[in-house]
Amino acid sequence: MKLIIGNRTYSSWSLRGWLAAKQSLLPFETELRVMDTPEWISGAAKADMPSGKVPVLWDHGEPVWDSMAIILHLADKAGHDRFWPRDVPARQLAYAMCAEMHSGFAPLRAGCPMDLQQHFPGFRPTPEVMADVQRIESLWEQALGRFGSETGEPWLFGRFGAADIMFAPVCTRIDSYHLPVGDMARSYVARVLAHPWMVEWRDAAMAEDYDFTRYDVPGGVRRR
Ligand SMILES: N[C@@H](CCC(=O)N[C@@H](CS)C(=O)NCC(=O)O)C(=O)O
Repeated sequence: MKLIIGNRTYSSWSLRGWLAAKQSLLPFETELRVMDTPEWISGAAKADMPSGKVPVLWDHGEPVWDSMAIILHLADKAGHDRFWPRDVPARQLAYAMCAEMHSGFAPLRAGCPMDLQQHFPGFRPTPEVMADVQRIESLWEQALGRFGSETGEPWLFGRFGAADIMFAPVCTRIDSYHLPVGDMARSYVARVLAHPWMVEWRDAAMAEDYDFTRYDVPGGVRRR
C-alpha cells in the first residue's frame, strides 16, 4: 500500500490517515506531497489524488481517499477489532464521535490550525473555539468514563483505535495553542502526544523544511 500525505507539520487529515495505516499493522510506504508548491497549485502533484486532497491510500491499484474512508477500508482489511470497540454501545459512541469529528468542529479547525513546529503562548481562543473544546472534552469524558478502562489500556475505548486516531490532531491543537482543558483531557492529551507513533510523526514534521504560510496564526514561537 502507498499512503500519500501532505505536510506533516500542518496536515491533520494526513496524520489521521497515517495513524490508521500504522494501526492496521499492514506494510505501507508513505509519500509526501508538499502543499502549495507550484506543482500542488497547478494540480500536477494531485494527479493520483481523486479529491485533490490528502490523505489518499493506494491499495492494489485502487485509491481510497478521505481519512474516514481509509479507516473503514483498513478496518475491513486488518480486522474491525483493531479500530473499533467490540461492545455495541461502545461501538455506537465510537462511530458517532468519529463522524462528529470528521464533519464538525469547524471553529476549532479554522481557528487553531495544526502546527507541530510552533506553539502559541499568548493565544486567546474565541468563544466558538472554546465551545468546540468543551464539546470534545465531554465526548472524551463519556468514552473514557464508560468504556476507557475496559481493557486496562488508557485510550478512549480501552485499546487504541479509530476514535483516538480521529482526535489525535485535536490533542496537538490543545497543546500548541495552550487551550484550557480539565485534568482528564490534559492527561489524555499527554498520553496521545507521548504515543510512539505520534512521536515518530512529530519528529519527522520537525525535520520538514518548506515555506508554507497558508495557516499562519500570529504569535507563534518556534519549537526549535
Ligand atoms: N475530509 C477529508 C479532508 C482532507 C483535507 O481537507 N485535506 C487537506 C490537507 S489537511 C487538503 O488536501 N486540502 C487540499 C488543498 O490544500 O489543496 C479527509 O478526511 O481526509
